[in-house]
Formats: sequence, structure tokens, C-alpha cells
Amino acid sequence: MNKVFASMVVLLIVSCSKKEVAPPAPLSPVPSEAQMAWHEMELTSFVHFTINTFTGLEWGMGSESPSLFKPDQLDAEQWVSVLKETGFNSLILTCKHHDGFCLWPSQYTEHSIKNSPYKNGKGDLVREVSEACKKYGLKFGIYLSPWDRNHAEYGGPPYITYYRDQLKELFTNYGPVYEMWFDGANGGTGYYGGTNQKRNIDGKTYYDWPNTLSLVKSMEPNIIFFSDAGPGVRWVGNERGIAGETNWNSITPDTLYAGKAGIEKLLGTGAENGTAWIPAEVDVSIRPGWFYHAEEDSLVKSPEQLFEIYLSSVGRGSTLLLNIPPDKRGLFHENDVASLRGFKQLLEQEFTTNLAANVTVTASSYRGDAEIYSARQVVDDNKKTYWSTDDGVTSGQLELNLVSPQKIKYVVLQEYIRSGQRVKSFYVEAWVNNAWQKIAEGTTIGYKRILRVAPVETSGVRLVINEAKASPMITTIALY
Ligand code: FUL
Repeated sequence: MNKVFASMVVLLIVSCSKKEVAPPAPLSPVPSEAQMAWHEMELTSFVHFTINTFTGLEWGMGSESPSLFKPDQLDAEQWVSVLKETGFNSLILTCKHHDGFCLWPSQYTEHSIKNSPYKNGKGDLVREVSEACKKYGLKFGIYLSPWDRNHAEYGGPPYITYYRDQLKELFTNYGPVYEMWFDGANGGTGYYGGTNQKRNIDGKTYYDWPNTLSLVKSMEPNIIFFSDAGPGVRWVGNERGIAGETNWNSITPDTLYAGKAGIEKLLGTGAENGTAWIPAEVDVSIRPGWFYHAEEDSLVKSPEQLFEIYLSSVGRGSTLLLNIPPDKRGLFHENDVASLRGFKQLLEQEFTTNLAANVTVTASSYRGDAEIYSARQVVDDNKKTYWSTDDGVTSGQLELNLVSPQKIKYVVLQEYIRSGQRVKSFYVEAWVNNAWQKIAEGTTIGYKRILRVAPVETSGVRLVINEAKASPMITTIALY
């Protein structure tokens, strides 16, 4: 047999013995590509800045004079470079908050930056921030408050036209935009063109959301819409930085609508059998307020507090949207910057070396005995590969053997959510004193679950999945 022929025979034998085993069928609902990209960002930021920064209010009345808006050292690149340095992947700007003041020179109102002292009315903060984001590689998002306490026609149909015209301005001039934040807040009272009234609207019907959303989609097809009810991502139900310990990315949209009372808990947990993929976004401010107030300079969340928030948001399968409000100068305050840097340091310190990287792993079983679904896929640092089981096998375990005993503080688990969220109940054990000892347990895993465990010295760790909606698909087990 000549050499070439021999190697062809070997190749033939190898390819015949290699099984083609189909992956588990996707379990509906599944995320869109844009939602997947949103999950993978993990750390995102919010910037609340407007006339409130100068008046000390959280909700401006709408009667404030544009002359009050006068940051004298504003540097959007300072904001964005600090965010970049500290691990944030996007920035959502309050282009217009409830008081109606616009940070860009909108042609549809006089209540904007064009009538402010900032750059003698020639400034355009939406431009400056979106360009700084491009320069530093952050995605840019838009917050445009539906409630507008300045606009004379708020409450009637002309305001809806105004709101849509502004969306057209923003989406055609400042894109690409990855996320659009629709705030459900409405307190009724306002200046409303000098009438100083209380105007209640029906949050369910007034804004005619379906048509507004399709307008935005026609300009930015991959946009993620945030609102209480999604449809891209949902509110987590609180502003404290805490996602549900049980956190399903699925929820049934018609159980929700902006402003509906009593749904906070449901928003935090999602619903196991929800019909749509609408993951929870965790919005929280680094300060007590959303806007800058000098009296809160000593109340900036510490690096340790931010780390706890990280564990209860990203660590529970959500994305963190952390607000950092620039001060009156137009800069991130020194205290906020120091906290962000400390937070970044803590992340690096706590998650330095993955002790599970490429260790030996065995599984109770794996799909079709095919290597591509075998246990080692959970430690290969490849988010496209995963361990999975045969159809109908909805429990199982994975055992990691560490070469020598290691001290473990965190267990990080990830599901292959592209094919749907599956795990309903699991626990983790460590091999201590010649026996398995439970060190953590939980319900959902989702995109990422970080379990902080009482520090333990161990040479083996196992993940036991008690129950899943369908064959579990685990892409990562990491230990720190
Ligand atoms: C709330 C608003 O009323 C707050 O001012 C802030 O913008 C927060 C993110 O959303 O609904």
C-alpha cells in the first residue's frame, strides 16, 4: 500500500466512525442575534445629564430656562474613556428627560441646548457623546422620555407626532443606536407650555407604541427596545441593582405593560413558560439619585457595593446598566471615577485565574456519545461549544477533577442560551475530606450564573442538574 493510499484509508475509517449527532432542538423562545449581543456585553452604562444637573431636581418641571444649562468643562471623552477603562461596553444617554430639555438642537422645539449658554448655543451633546462612543468602541443608546412636562400638547395627538419626529431626528443623525430606552414614568403634573396642569394619560394606549416601534425599527432594524414590557429587554422591577435569584429570560408580554402596578416581582423573575425572550436589564445609579447632586458626593457607591451589584445582576444572568451622572462641570466626578476604578480592580482580583481551565471533566452521559457534546466542552473557553445530553435526559452531572487542591470562592456557570434557557434546578458540590459537600444550589442559570461560595479547598467540583426543561446545554463551568 503506498503512503497516499494508506492515509486515504485512515481518513475514511476516521470519518465513518465519527458520529453526526444533531444538536438539541432549540427550545422556544430563543434570543435574537441583537439580544445575544446585549447579553454578551454584561456591563453597560447610563448617563443622566440635563438641566436637572443644574437645578438639583430629579424630575424637572419643564419650566426651567435653557439658560441654566451651562457645563463649563464638559468632556464627553472623559466619560467614555473612563467607562472603557473600567470595562463598560455601551452608554445610554438621556437625550431628553421628563422635563423635555433636549441635549441636541432639535428643529421641533426651542427647549433645547441650542438656546443654552453651552458653546453659545452651538453645542450638540448627542453628537459629542455618540462620537466619543464610536471613537472608544462603545455602543450608543438613546433614552428619550415619553413623558414631557414642557410640551404644550402633551396628552394629545400632536405630541405623539412630535415624539416621533424627534425619534427620526435622533435615529437618522446619530446612529448606529443599539438600544432605545422607553421610560414608563409619568407623574401627571407639569408646565405643559405654561398651563401648569395635571395631565393623566392612559399608558396602555396613548403612545400607540406598536407604530412608534415599527418606525424606529424601520430606521434601525436591530434595535433593542427597553420598556417594562420589552419587547427587547424588560425592566427588572427595582432600581437597587437586584435581579431575581430565579431569573427566566422568558416572559409573556401580555401580562405586562408600562406602568402596570404590582408586576415588579414578575419582572424580576420572568416566567418559566413565558412566550417571548425578554431578559431583565438591571438599571441602578452609582449615586442615590439619577442626576448629579453635590450633596451626594459622599454617597457614591463603593467598589465593594458595585461588586455586590455585579453579583446580583450579571451574576444572575442579567445585564447591568449602571448610571454615572456627570456633575455641573460636565465631568464624571472624581469620587465616581475612583469607585469605578476600584470596582474594576475588584473584578480583576476576584476573577484572576480560572482554576477549571482545561481540567479533566467527566459527565454522567453525553449526547449520542459524540465528542462535540462531551464534558470537556464546558472548560474549553469556547462559547460556541457545550455539553449536552440525549433527548429526554433532563438531569445529569459534570465532575471536574483539579490536579491539586485549590481554594475556590466562586463557581461560574453558563448555559448555551442561543438554544433557549433550560435549567430549572441545580446544585454544586466540592470534594472535601473524602466526601462530596454541597457548596451552592440554585434554580436558573441562564446566560451566566456566578455563585459565591464559602471559600473551600478542594480537588474536585461537580455540578448536578436536578431538572431542566429539555436536554441541558452547558457551555461554561469556571472556578475562581
Ligand atoms: C425612571 C425615571 O423616572 C428616573 O428619573 C430615571 O430616569 C430612571 C432610569 O427611570 O423611571
